Amino acid sequence: MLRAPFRRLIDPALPTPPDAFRRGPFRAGVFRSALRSERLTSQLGLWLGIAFGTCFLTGLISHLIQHPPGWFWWPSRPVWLYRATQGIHVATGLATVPLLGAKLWSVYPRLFTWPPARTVVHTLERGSVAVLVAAALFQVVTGILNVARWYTPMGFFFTTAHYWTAWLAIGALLLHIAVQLPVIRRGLADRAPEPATGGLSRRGLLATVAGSAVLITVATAGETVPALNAVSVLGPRRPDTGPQHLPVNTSARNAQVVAAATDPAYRLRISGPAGTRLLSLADLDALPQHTASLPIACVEGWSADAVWTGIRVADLLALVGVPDGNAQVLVESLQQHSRYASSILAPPHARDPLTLLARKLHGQPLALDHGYPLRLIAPNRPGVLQTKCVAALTAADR
Ligand SMILES: Nc1nc2c(c(=O)[nH]1)N[C@H]1C(S)=C(S)[C@@H](COP(=O)(O)O)O[C@H]1N2
Ligand SMILES: [Mo]
Repeated sequence: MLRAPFRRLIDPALPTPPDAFRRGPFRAGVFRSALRSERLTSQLGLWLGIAFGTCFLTGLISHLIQHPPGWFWWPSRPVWLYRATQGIHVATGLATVPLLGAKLWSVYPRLFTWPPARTVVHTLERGSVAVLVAAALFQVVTGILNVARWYTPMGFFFTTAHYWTAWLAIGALLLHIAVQLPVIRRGLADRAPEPATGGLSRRGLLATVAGSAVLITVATAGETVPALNAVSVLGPRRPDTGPQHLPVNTSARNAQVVAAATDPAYRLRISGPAGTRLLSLADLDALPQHTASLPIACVEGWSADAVWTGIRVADLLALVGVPDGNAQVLVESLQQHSRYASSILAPPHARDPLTLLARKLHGQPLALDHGYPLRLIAPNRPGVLQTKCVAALTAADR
């Protein structure tokens, strides 16, 4: 422990405001619920920490796949891995709604302790809690808006804001845990019998919060888990609705690709070390066709299995001098001016025999809205990278 004089030097006490200001919620004994305790707060905090940590890590994975730094490597198998990590990201994010609500309820009287600021360090610590609360609420609200596909209230680009605020939240959370560790330890170790309050008990409250978290998860997980479809009352997406029993994210009309996609002069352009080839739809249909069952797993939290038939990307790359599909490939859409108009296929995905430029969905010609005449479908990859209406494949020099 620091010696008192030294402590006063680095962390001077702040003056206490006059008692006349001690009004409203600042009065002593205003908050009387016997339910609030270090034990309750610590238990809620532990669950919240687990949910938040899981949400952060799965979100980080999603971000790294979409904006891969040089060191990052993501496999193409198992085919369902991204579907699972993104499903968990959205589910744990939604589960924080009741957890965060209960946690904030259990500590909000501390906003009104007297004096409001004791020392400089105490004030900074209070400030970091304010940052944590604000960042956590921002993440939950923007995440829900994104799942609901309601971008209008967000005057910023969701992905960037959600990503950087996550770092802010996790930093403030780690600081908060470090500062509160003694209290957390004490709270979690507390086994004393509870005073009978007559009302809701601590266990009752915890059960209610856990029940709400489970309910929210079950009511939305149907976007991803087919068995929960029927009870997915809060999920904005039904994974089985849409043309060819598959949801559509951007329609061909909204993407302004109808004319280009239906143009009889359409040619797929493939470029590699051996030059450039232009292939007509007839050329493409004359190549060996393969069928793969692969999900579309959207970052928004919905996902759906589908059966795709088309040409292996590795076979197409072989035509322009790339052996075994071993290349980094730029996939460009007929669509212009969109964040989704192109994507990069890393070598593990480019060479995977399940990676196709699909001509068919569930055995029928691909609908315009699903990316006619040709759409990329690769295993273990976010939906936003499954480029529709492909115009060109370009293998990068390696
Ligand atoms: N050209 C293009 N490709 C695209 C998109 C797009 O807007 N334009 N949306 C992407 C997103 S976000 C998803 S989830 C999937 C959805 O595919 P689907 O509409 O066939 O279900 O397509 C991806 N490919
Ligand atoms: Mo998506």
